[in-house]
Amino acid sequence: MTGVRDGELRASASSVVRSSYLHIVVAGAGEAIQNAAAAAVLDCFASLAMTEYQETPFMSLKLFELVGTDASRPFSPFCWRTRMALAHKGLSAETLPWRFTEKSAIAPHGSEKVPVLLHHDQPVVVSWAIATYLEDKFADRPSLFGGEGGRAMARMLNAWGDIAIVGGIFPLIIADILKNLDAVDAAYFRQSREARFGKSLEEVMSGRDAGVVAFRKSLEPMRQALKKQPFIGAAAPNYADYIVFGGFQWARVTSPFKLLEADDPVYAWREKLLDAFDGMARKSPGHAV
Ligand SMILES: N[C@@H](CCC(=O)N[C@@H](CS)C(=O)NCC(=O)O)C(=O)O
Repeated sequence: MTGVRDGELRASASSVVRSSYLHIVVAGAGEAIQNAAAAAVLDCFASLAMTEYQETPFMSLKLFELVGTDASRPFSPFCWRTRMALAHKGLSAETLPWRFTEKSAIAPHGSEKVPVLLHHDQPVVVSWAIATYLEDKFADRPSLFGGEGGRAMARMLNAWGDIAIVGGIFPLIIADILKNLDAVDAAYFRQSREARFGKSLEEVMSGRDAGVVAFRKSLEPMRQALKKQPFIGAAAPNYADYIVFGGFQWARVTSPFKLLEADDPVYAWREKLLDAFDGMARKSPGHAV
């Protein structure tokens, strides 16, 4: 636990004591006993904290995340946006591994797609809506947007991330994604995506050696910014970075294909995000790209 978090915890422990039955018992006993009671509550919280990002037992967050044959290998670009956003806020969520054909598991939460976040069992769906929900609900924690201007610009980047990053990467890795899926999901993925592209997944991916050159070129606006500042969000990453990073992490998890050259500033930026939050994304299984 960091000092700040420890301080926050101590403050909330004190407030629990002040407002509880325990307070009635110890009220007449003086400040030393009240402090001891607060420390006992704090110890109780601390023993429940399982990781750096684990929070108090009052919090209940669950995240449906897309996986394939390996349940410990989440790969959706949109779920990765949410994973990074949760870590940025210092929140942990229980992972609920979800596969393409398990529609009935998320249908009751009003969605056919993931991510689906449950907060105290209330669903929040679509990665952008989840980010804004976390920003507003946990407003006292590190900001995902850095104010309303940042939120507005991130909205545009969200669309750029969907179209230029996810859309740009998809034809480069599409047939590799299949190798991560079991037979039922692979059949669903092939049928639904071949209908979307109007050709076989292998045909879509056959032009990837030329396609990756065009993709790298499309990153030039981001590359120019990264020559002047370490992150899209400025000195430290924020949700704008996570939007774009989600796409790269999706590719890293599902495909050995090298999207970036090692001397590209975008490559160096991706390395830093792989290392963020104690290497959370790098520790997640993936290919050495
Ligand atoms: N705009 C949505 C997109 C979510 C999305 O497309 N999720 C994919 C996984 S990467 C999904 O659940 N697809 C289900 C399917 O294709 O049936 C968001 O940002 O959350």
